[in-house]
Amino acid sequence: LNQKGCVIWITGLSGSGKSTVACALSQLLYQRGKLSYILDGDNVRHGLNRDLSFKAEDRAENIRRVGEVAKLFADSGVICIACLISPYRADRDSCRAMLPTGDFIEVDAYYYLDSLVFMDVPLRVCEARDPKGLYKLARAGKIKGFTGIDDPYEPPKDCEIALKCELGDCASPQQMADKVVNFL
Ligand code: GGZ
Repeated sequence: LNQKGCVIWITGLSGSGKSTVACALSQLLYQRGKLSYILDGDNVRHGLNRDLSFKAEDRAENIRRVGEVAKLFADSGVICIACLISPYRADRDSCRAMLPTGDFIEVDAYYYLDSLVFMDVPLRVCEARDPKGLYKLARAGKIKGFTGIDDPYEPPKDCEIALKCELGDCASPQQMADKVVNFL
């Protein structure tokens, strides 16, 4: 395998475009002959993490498990793209701490790049998109503890890449994925 494993962690609100950028990124990497695997919070919650709710401690456990699995993928040489809301700074920090510290550090011939990508998309944009109608349900009080509505989201202060997007001013998923590849 002509590549080194690493973890790319994408954080952001529901509807900020994490999964879309992850797919575009995976395709770009494939075109360059690189093997990647996407761990998407929404999917993982149907299997491995189906026992977890959206309470703070369950979100922490969700992120911890995905972090551990992502590390296994990186160990095997795969570029693992994890996309989860991961709203709490402390949970993201403990994920980062699972990987060898520092960017581009060589560990037994592998280096891990633990890079945090922040989908810097304001709530009003995510809510206007509302692809699954979840914000509408949250506003109506039919979903409790929805991130951004009645549950917190702590934006990162230490991300390697921020992908900004505003109403009517948003790069395409491919352009965003390009930015990540350039960074890599
Ligand atoms: C946030 C929720 C909630 C609540 C269901 N809060 O945009 P989606 O719909 O398809 O993806 C979201 C997904 C969030 O799962 P994560 O594992 O990424 O969350 S976390 O990192 O915080 O553990 C959303 C849907 O589940 N969803 N209820 N209350 N998002």
